[in-house]
Amino acid sequence: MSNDNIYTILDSPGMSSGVKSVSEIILDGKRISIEEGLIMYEQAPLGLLGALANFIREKRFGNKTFFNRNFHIEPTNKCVFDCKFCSYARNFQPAEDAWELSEEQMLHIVKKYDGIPVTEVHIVGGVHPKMNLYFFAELIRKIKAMRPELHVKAFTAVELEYMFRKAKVSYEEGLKVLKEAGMDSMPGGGAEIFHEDIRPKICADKASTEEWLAIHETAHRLGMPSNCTMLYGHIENYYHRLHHMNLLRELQDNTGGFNCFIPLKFRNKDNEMSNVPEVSITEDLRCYAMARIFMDNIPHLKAYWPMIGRQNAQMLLAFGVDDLDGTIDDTTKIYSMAGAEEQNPAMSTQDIVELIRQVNRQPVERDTLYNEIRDYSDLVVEEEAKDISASSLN
Ligand code: V47
Ligand code: SF4
Repeated sequence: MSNDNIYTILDSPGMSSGVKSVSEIILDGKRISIEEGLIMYEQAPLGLLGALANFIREKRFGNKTFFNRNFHIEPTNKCVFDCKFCSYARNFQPAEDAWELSEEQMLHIVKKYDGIPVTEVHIVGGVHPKMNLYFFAELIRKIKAMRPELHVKAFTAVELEYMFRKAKVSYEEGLKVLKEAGMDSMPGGGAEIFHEDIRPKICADKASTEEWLAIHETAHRLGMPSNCTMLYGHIENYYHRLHHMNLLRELQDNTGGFNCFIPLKFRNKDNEMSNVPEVSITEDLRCYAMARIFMDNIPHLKAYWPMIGRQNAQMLLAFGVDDLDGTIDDTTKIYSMAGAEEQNPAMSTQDIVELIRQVNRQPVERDTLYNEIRDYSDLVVEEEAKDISASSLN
């Protein structure tokens, strides 16, 4: 959408003067404050938020829509913490659906991808006392020995804070051990909502806001990039979301180490917050559009399709999103256990390319650091690209 069309929306009858003046700031390419963000969140019509977010997205990336070919390893779902929103974790009582993979089982997962052109392994799971810093350093070393070019994106700041505390090492020492073993970057999980009115109510016992931010800051200073997330749509309000995004924006001003921001929609199945209703799709669209508008210094905005659903992810491509994460195998359980509609979160390269093309965007395969690997706009996806589908991996 062009500027002209946005001005037509702004000139429509009844548009508030506050929304008009904040929109001018956005159209000028300037940063908006938390207060200005609140005006937009509360008063701007969805169509305007979408148009502004899309304007920014197209100015940066045109029609390009990124995805990567990756797979997950979830070492365990046993967890020492007790996040109220989590449907995934099991405690240490015997349970039929609890798992704990050995090093050999995890290396076997990597082996299954021999000959398949994946570029990233994403390692994330529950927090287990036996799986300590040195266990994981050894695992990463062995993964790299098997497949040196594979990018290892591993461990949320929550997992790392626990690992480092147990090993009695500083964040810097711990991160250096993992970096030396071959860890390349960190995923963005565990951020949830930073505000002190909310965090103790939903995840009291895990890494605090300050610890989460300090671990990412240390990683960035050591040259290790990361992502960041926000769990939205539960007991937080718009102000809490803006406060959260502002802390991430401030850290990014200092380090420049975040590649991408991922709003994660709260799903309410089988957890201690099942009484909290899930928000509507229009709230999802507002949340993503505001993320694109507010986070002016984090380049990419990702819709993690296994959680938000394929069609919603497709729609979000018109509301600021430029990245759809990956083609993923069917071991990703965190969302299907929480009620996400993607019970089988596996998409082949062919599927994801078609999903993007259907809404007239340009599919571009990227690596973890957003180097472009292949442009699929005109290419017919060959058989070779289909082989990532989960069915071929069982
Ligand atoms: O921190 C847990 C979220 C996160 C629920 O960096 C839930 O590329 C919704 O961060 N409803 C872990 N969300 C996953 C994560 C992630 C995922 C994909 C890509 C990347 C990346 C990071 O999952 C947790 C928490 O915020 N989560 N339970 C739930 N019921
Ligand atoms: Fe454990 Fe992570 Fe679940 Fe919290 S969200 S209980 S840290 S697995």
